[in-house]
Amino acid sequence: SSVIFMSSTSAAAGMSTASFDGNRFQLSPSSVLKIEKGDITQWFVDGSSDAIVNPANERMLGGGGADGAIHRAAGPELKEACYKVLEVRPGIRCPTGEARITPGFKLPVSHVIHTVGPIYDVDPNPKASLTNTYRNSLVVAKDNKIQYIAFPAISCGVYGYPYEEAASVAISTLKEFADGIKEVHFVLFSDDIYEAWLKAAKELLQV
Ligand code: AR6
Repeated sequence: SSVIFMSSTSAAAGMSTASFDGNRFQLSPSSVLKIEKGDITQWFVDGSSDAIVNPANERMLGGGGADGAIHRAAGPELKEACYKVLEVRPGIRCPTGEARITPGFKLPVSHVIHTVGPIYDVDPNPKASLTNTYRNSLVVAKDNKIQYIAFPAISCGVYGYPYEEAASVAISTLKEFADGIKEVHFVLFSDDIYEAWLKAAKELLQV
């Protein structure tokens, strides 16, 4: 069974989607955090001011994991758009910790924000790099008038970041920098990561 995401927009429009309330927290007076389980390629809110974050690699031309799924769902135009992103060094379009934006093409969201998390066993300061991915993704989102953004558990797959530590870094960074974005969602693939994220949110956000 697949999770059906429900947005305030579709609710207001009276669309007959099943309700998925998620787990809601407040990041700041005007910014909500929702933690959900599901497939990030299916997530959207309004198709015009929404973005999913792609946990990419520095070449930014696709790969496995969520990156592969996002490219398959977006269609080949996404890779063409990625090719056009300027290289900062030969072959490197997005250095670790930075973020870039493209359209979403066949995805239901308007935009994809590509960011590159640290390879846990290689990066000299994985915590700082992971913090940068969240922070810079939010900067790019705000620059592009994105109001709704969904993150996966960046670096917690192929890149090997321990997910309990990653959860604290993710939530505390969002708490600091998400103001100005209406809704920040986490769309998480596995039960253990979902539970770790809920635990971190309860510890860091509930009074
Ligand atoms: N929706 C939500 N989460 C997903 C999905 C999905 N469709 N698919 C996987 N995940 P990973 P990384 C989860 O490996 O660790 C790629 O090859 C997954 O279970 O996608 O940052 C890139 O090209 C895990 O919890 O990203 C890079 O080379 C989380 O998303 C490298 O992997 C992140 O896992 C990046 O590695």
